[in-house]
Amino acid sequence: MHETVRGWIHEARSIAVLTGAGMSAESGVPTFRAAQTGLWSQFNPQDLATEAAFRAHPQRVWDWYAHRREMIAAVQPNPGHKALASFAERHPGRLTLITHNVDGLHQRAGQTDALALHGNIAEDRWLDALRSCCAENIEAGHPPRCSVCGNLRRPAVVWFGESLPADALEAAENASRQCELMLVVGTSGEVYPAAGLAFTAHQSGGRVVVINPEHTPLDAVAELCLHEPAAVCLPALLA
Ligand code: BV8
Repeated sequence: MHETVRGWIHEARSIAVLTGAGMSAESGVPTFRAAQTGLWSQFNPQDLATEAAFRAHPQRVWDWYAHRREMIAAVQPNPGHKALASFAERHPGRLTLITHNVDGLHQRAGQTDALALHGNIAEDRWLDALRSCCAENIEAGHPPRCSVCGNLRRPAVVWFGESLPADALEAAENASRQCELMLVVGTSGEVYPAAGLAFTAHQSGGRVVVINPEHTPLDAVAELCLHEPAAVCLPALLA
């Protein structure tokens, strides 16, 4: 099956790659749906990753992100991240990387123009964006806040119920419509509108290949499913 997909990659002038949390599994970052451990095992990530949860329990949500940031800071991009970045560098303009992931590992592997649909966990922004709070007034805390008006800092990620960054989503939709081949890697295909991009590629005539040890709803539009880990499969396909 690798040879078939290698042939499709070789022929394709435009390739879109849609990655999810499984892409970072072999770096040691637990996937979103894997059971949370320790203190966090009592919470469902989907309930914590919302503005309502943050406004109701700012310290709990802030500390959950601090815990995840510590985990992510301690890991490295894996051979799958590196294979994608290296291919994109060797073939400028042929591969568009679209990711659900907020861990920044694609970017750390050298993928310069990754479309990070859900933001970046390493960055913060003001909770009430309309206020003109200044960075020098940030007072340390869990979460930090503005010493003048009390506005809170929040992780610069897209929470459930929040819109995705319009420019990144539009670029991702265009790439999904135009691609001849889409590799869908390490996503359960449950989070929208990101997961819908696989259907967009299929409906626009693109070939879809799913790379995931498990079955997902996206298999329905896949011409081939490679039930392998991303860090093993991608280097074999892209080298
Ligand atoms: C929005 C940042 C609307 C935060 C995240 C239909 C259309 C539009 C919206 C919806 C819709 N239906 C429902 C919705 C609402 C909702 C949604 O999708 N809910 C789902 C749960 C039903 N969507 C939203 O709220 C989105 N916003 O729609 O706004 C709107 C419109 C107008 C005005 C206002 C609002 C926003 C969604 C973004 C949420 N934020 N992340 C944070 O991280 O803290 S999403 C979060 O979950 C992660 O970032 C990740 O993206 C996602 C988890 O999904 P996966 O990446 O797939 O990871 P998962 O763990 O699920 O699966 C891992 C897979 O890897 C598995 O399949 C596993 O088998 C595989 N795997 C494991 N190991 C490996 C592997 N694969 C390969 N190799 C391995 N080694």
